Amino acid sequence: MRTQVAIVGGGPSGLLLGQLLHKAGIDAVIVERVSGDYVLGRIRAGILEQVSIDLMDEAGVGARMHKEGLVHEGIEMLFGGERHRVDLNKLTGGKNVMVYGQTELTRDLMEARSAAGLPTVYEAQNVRVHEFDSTHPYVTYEKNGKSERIDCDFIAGCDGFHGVCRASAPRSAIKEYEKVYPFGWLGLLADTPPVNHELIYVNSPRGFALCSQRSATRSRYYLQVPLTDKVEEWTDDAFWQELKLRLDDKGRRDLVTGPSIEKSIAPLRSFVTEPLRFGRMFLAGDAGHIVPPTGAKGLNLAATDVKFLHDAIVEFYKDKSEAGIDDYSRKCLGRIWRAERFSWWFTQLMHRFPHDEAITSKFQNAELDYLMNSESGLKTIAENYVGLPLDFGASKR
Ligand code: FAS
Ligand code: PHB
Repeated sequence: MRTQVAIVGGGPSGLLLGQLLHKAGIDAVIVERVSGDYVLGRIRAGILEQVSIDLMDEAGVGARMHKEGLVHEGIEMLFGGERHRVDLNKLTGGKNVMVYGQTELTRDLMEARSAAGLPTVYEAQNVRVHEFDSTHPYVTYEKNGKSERIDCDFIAGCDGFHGVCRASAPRSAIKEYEKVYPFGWLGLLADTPPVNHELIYVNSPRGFALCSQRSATRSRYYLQVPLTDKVEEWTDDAFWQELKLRLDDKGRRDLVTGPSIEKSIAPLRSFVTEPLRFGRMFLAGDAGHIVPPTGAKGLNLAATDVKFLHDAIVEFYKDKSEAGIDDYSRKCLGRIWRAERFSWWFTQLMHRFPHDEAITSKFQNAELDYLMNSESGLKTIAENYVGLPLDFGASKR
């Protein structure tokens, strides 16, 4: 088989790239290791920045998102038993975020790809990438016991943190930066009305908690838990009891509990690969970087990588220019490191670290108290949370 772009990985990055390239008349094949149902079964992100919303519209798959997505103009911070609202809309001159689950975004992209009859190979085994340091790279895989080969001009490594593409880059050409956090997030999804109309980020003496949602009838909650915890050790009742202990009186009164429809523990890490380009192979999304989910950046960073990669590939074919692909890594990494910094900072501020001295939580509460009472403090949280403009900092270069 021959195509212009071989996309390894059929998660949100791969699907969004495939859809944008299709709209630009560029052929791409997606090779995905698991089934489509398995991809849809992963419960992950929930918050879209305006840049991601715009990209879904540009890809022509934004209709259901606008119909079912919930526009949120603020978030709440709960610490010291008190809530403080961060008015995202006012502090950023009208910007908001949208609650729309990654599962739904992935479903919209999958359905659009299938409706357009675009080639996606699911349950591809032993995927390998070859000769990406040449102008004739190719991808091989096995399907139904047969070896297959896709010759292409470019390979898009959209295969996530555990994928094959980053792992195939020459060690001498890659630098990886990593910080692993000493705790995880226990997430629970339930068909219960959210405890609050906006998200609540909680810094409590018992640890971090987050009250999020997927719709007016479906809630998503997270508890910071030790890395040694196993999800099967957490009954629904134990989860709800612990969440109540971390909430305020109003939260305890308003919380509607119910049976979980999904429960999982995710580890937290900050991770960045430099560079993101290896000849004709490009890393996008979690294949190139991971953020702790505190800042709701993971999916949104993946979307902007995809935008920059799409723009670069279109420029290559339409304008016969390699300027975009040569600048891809630099453009992405500027944005990635700003989001990594915000996610790390917000994680440090809201979580209890093992062996923290008592004074550390006093520092955290003092910093939160300052931020909530300072116009510039509130603004710094708001402008990072809604997502910095794509050209942020460009004028100063
Ligand atoms: P993904 O990992 O989603 O997709 C990569 C795809 O590549 C997968 O389908 C995988 O099966 C496939 N693949 C892997 N190896 C392959 C191979 N060798 N060959 C072919 N295919 C291969 N972000 C937020 O913003 N908020 C959150 O709350 C949040 N929670 C998260 C919870 C968890 C447990 C995880 C792991 C991530 C979370 N994230 C969150 C981040 C997440 O949303 C990612 O940013 C998002 O999935 C990135 O999408 P992709 O880059 O497509 O990577
Ligand atoms: C979610 O709804 O899954 C979510 C929301 C905000 C975050 C992380 C996760 O910071």
